[in-house]
Amino acid sequence: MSAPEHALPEHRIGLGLGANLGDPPASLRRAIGLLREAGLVFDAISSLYATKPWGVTDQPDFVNACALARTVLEPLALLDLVKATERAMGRRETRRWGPRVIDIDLLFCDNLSWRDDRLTLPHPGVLERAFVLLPLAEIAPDLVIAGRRLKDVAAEAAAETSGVVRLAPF
Ligand code: PH2
Ligand code: MG
Ligand code: MG
Repeated sequence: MSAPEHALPEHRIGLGLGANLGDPPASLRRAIGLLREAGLVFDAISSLYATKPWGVTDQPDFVNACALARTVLEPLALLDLVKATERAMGRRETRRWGPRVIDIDLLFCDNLSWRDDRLTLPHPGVLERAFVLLPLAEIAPDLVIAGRRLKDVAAEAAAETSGVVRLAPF
């Protein structure tokens, strides 16, 4: 049966989650729970990965994961939800790339290219940061971002992914 005409169009989105303060695995699970309560429908959640800090290296190791979900929210409304979820979990503004109790990043929304002062889609780090690439490639190996299939990029990056280790199922 086709969708009723009043139904809002659903978007397929990717999220990257990370934490390196408090209890990171619990924080990642709580973030998913809060987003689910807010209406996101999750189709896949990667394993948890233990990852070496990237960018600012004098901070604790991270736990990272990625998720695929569906939502009727448009990108900026989804960004507002994600930021509100981070704040609800105690996230405070800290230095760029510094330690945090939770970080939730929008990775892509459908095939949309988006660029304004709040949001860039697809997220420019997906192909370059192993802590995003490996979990996302686990759940979406055939997804193409910026013309590249994730499993191919992950295979090529094998030499640079030693700092990203599968830790546990979600
Ligand atoms: N997030 C950052 C900066 N550095 N390093 C790892 N391993 N994982 C992260 O999620 C991460 C990071 C800023 O968002
Ligand atoms: Mg981030
Ligand atoms: Mg962020």
